[in-house]
Amino acid sequence: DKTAKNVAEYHRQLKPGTPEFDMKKDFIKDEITGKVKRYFGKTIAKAGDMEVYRAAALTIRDEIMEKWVSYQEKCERKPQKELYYLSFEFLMGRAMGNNLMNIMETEVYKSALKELGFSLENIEEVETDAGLGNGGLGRLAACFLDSLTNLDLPAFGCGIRYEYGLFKQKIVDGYQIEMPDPWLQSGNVWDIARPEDTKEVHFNGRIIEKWEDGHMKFEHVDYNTVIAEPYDMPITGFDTDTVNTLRLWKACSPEIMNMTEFNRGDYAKANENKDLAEVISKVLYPEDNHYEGKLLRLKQQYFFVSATIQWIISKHKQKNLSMFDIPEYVQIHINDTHPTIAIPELMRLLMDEEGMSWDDAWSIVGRTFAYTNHTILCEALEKWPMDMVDSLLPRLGQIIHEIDRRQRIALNERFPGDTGKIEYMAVISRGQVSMANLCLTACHSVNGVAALHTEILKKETFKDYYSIYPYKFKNMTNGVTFRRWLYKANPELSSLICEAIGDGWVKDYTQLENLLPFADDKAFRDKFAKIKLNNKEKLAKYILDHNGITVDPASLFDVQIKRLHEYKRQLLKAFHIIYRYKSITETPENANKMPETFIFAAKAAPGYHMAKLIIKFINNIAKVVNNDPMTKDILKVVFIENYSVSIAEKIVAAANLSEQISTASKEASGTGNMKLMLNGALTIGTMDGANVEIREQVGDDNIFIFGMQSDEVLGLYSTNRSPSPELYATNMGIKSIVDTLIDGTFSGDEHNLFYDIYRSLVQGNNGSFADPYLLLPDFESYVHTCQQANSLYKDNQDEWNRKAVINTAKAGFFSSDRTIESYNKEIWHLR
Ligand code: B1H
Repeated sequence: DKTAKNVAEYHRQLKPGTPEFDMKKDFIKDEITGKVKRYFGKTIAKAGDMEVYRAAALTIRDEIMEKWVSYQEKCERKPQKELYYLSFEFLMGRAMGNNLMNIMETEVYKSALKELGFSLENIEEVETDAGLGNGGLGRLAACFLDSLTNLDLPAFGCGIRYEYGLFKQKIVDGYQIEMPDPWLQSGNVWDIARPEDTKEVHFNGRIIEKWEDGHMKFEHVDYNTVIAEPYDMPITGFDTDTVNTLRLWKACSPEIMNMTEFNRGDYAKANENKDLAEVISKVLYPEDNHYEGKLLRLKQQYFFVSATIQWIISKHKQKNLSMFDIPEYVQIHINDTHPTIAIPELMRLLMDEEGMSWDDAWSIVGRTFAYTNHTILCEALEKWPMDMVDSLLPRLGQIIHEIDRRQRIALNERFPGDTGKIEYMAVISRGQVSMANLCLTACHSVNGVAALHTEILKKETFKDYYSIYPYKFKNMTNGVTFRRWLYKANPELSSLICEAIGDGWVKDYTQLENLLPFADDKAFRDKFAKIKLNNKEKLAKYILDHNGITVDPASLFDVQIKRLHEYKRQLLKAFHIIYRYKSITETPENANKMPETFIFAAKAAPGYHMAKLIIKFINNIAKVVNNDPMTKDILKVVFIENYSVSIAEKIVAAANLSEQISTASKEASGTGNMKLMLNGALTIGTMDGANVEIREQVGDDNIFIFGMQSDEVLGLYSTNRSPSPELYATNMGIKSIVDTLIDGTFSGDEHNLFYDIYRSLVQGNNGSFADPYLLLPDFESYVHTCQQANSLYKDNQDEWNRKAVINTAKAGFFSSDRTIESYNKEIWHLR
């Protein structure tokens, strides 16, 4: 498309000093000044950062709107297959800087704002993160939208417009305190209401069956209605005119308030129903990797799924296409099992509203849906009580029972008499519906998120389903967008890379490997290291401002940034810090005195007792270690509060060592590992998740691997005997570290503060497997490997830098563009 190309070239030409640049700059200044006056009633001289942020964001939005509208018209003119990515979470972070980068106008906005007396950097800091996700799963969805757009694939993200995102975390006296995240309070510039696409969603009630024209009709009566109102957010891609859409649904009540109650003077009662409807999109459930069978959560699931599927069907109809063509024009991807209810919902709409037979509807559903599994942790596998489904969603209940009945017949033919296996594989068993089994039965594709994870799905978790549908199983190793996680988060490193190999890598990940020869170029390594040091200085300033702790930018920055979860083993890192602390204070003459800054950032689910206790433990260690005269100039422990996308962007650029130390088999993939590697951090990690593939890319010499392997771990569990109580009893080194949990070293006079952690490690809780995440068996190998990393950093920084460059150069495989290319090639077949 010629005009599109010209627009892109025009953007590319906006170089400081050119007349086009100055023209654009003056235009931007006028727009911002005008908007500040029109919307806030102020002159620019009196405006604050918030007002200027809003005016600048609206100016950028105006530019994006042009492209968005043309792209939508183009799609309408020529219908083609589109992707609908259904996800409970979209962890988008900030939009302004990202959009500026994508339309290639960062520089011109920077100068315009400067001339108005503002700094772009400060203005960007005013924006609140869109924190509509818990962790990796939600951030993956955000990276996928970026890559889909970068690759010009037509796609919609579909989810819930939570009024409150993931809670804000404060650390008070070492404890996590949760505060609400009212991210919409100051008004969201980036989304547009689409009231014309409002849908009704029906809950509860009952189904009346009756014969009409020789067919059984199912009529839903006495239901409660909730209104779903869509808000659309434009998703820009780097240097492209494609603008995709993130559609988030807000729940509203059909009635403003109950006037009978109101007139009677009962104002609370008058609003009851309204509140009951609107609570559905109130807040994101804050549990990562954990399933809780709450009725409100099921309501959230059906709410956004039903609205989305209705919308998909009405769009399809507008294109004058036959319902039988749905799979040729629509692919629906379900991000983990959370939106699985979309499967029976599409069945319902095709049969009850479109008059299709079961077999026709089932065939369409089977060719339309694909499913990604993100975890094998049992506590995360979704199973809903069937009576809850039957009463909240009576028609869907009937359909799920029928899917189960038919699948059981098929399973009986395949495994005659093997009732154990059939129960395990059934859609409904023991009064519960297994969302995973429903996906495995209905979808045309099932994928894991890293090679090891997919192997575990095939050999363990879903082995029976793999035996009957081997062709459905695929591996799609996760990735991250290089635009946000390198180009934007690390501008200095990006410029250096562009100087060396050009800027093609920003859109084409395969070019990043051209950097590899520069690992052997001393001058390049030095520049690379200087940039890392600058980034560490910036982070050191952030830490000083926010934690009041002075850290040495020359020390090794060792970071573990991710959700707090026992399987991710932040406690193992804490034990290593204690090990170093004890050796420096107890045997100073032969202790390793390499200066090291240990940086943690992590949120714990509010109801996760152990995780919250581990946060307190780390903060107590920090207090002791940072203030002990023997260690305070060697070891610094920093817990950065309120981990979020925007804070991650500040940390990744400054990391030397990336901690990826989950118990092997537990972390499906991990994506923080990729962001850190991309920014030239070396990984210390277990053979888990995508670490296995990082090692494959960089080779054994450029990564620090330790600990038990996944099959050893699974083998150990199957013996049902934990090695940890004995290790604790017989290994004095390990015992002395574990005992700091109960001997007051880090708890002052609160003697029993950490007893629960101690008990779970050496005794297990109520006879359960002690130390279920196997910290003690991996401890010595971990300490040993940490020491190798320390020695290398201490004795041969130049060699460290060489490995760092290799890590960046070999990160190409972990671009979400590569991931999306393979989803498209193997699953969706768009375009
Ligand atoms: C991942 C979740 C998750 N896996 C349930 N599963 C949730 C499960 O609110 N819930 O109920 C929320 C989140 N999140 C993560 O997905 C994996 O742990 C990571 O290893 C993986 O990298 C990421 C993306 O695939």
